[in-house]
Amino acid sequence: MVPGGPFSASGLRHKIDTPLGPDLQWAVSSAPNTQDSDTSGPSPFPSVAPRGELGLTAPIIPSMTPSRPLFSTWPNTGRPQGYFSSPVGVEAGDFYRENGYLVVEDAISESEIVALKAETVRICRGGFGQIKGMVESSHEETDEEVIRKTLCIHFPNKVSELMALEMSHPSLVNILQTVIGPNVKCMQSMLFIKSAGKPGQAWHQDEDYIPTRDRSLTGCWLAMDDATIENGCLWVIPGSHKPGVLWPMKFHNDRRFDCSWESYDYPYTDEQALPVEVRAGSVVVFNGYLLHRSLPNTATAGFRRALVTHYMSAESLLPWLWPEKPTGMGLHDHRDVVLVCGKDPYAYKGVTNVMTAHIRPDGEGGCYTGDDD
Ligand SMILES: O=C(O)CCC(=O)C(=O)O
Ligand SMILES: [Fe+2]
Repeated sequence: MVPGGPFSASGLRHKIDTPLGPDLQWAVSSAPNTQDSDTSGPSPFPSVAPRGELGLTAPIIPSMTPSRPLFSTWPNTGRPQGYFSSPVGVEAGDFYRENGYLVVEDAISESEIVALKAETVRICRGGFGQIKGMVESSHEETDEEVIRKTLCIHFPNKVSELMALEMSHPSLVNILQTVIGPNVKCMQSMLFIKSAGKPGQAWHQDEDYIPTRDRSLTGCWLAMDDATIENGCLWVIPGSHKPGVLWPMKFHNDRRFDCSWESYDYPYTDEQALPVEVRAGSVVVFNGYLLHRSLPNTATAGFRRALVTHYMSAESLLPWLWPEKPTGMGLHDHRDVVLVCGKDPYAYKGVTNVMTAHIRPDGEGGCYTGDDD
């Protein structure tokens, strides 16, 4: 892949060889970083796939008029507060600024979900080469047996053009323009598979890991399966982004969670936390200062798959990872980024291609604490 991912050359109209065929394409935001990008254009995915193909059991219920709630935490009157339909408007932006998160239902189509699930199998079967940390599989194993070994793949966009293409999905771009602004860049993606029995991730703020300078970090958590309390959906503490403080973090020994550290000493309790149950195809969008977590997948079978992509305003430098060459910290700017809309004021620096796909440790066999010599 070219430095900066598949979108760094100008004016590309991508052809991607997905399990649905080699000719899927859409006009993506691949304009040179100095020009306005174009996120319109045909979807690369066929528009309809029978719901049965997805292995989804719940019937499609119109969002506004369910006779009973689809999820135990939803009100009888319809979907919860903070859930919107695409394209989003001013009201969604207001909710996000106040609460630090929002949900957009039907952000991606069922056929896109089918394609993403098939691509997940292809990645785990080594179709794009061996990924660092991935447990090898044999041909005798079923797709389910193969994918359930892996909790999460970081940077799937570095091996899969389909995953890279999702970073600039028109539904996501519409939301990002509302919650961030006209100029948005993407620096990271993660593909959670989280099969039954896999752990969650303890309370944390994403800016602990990916520091922007203007607090614009925004996660788009795209549900590939219905996400429920039982299978380990996201939980958020509404409004916890507001102080703009990064709370302390520590290693934990809680086997419900993976090896990522946990935040503590923040002025909130678990009683203030909300589970964000969503249907497949919805996206949970959340601010990088919002405290969030997920619990283990306690279902007896199945997966809680989600593709997560992280964004920030293109105006902010990104002091992420140690600089290769000594530089003033004020000038440090990680440039393995993809512009998804608008203009990049730092386009003159060019882009790099330094991040690589790898597997997140899930804590099986213990976590590295940094204590041993
Ligand atoms: O999905 C999860 O289990 C955790 C996701 C998360 O923390 C994130 O996407 O930032
Ligand atoms: Fe997170």
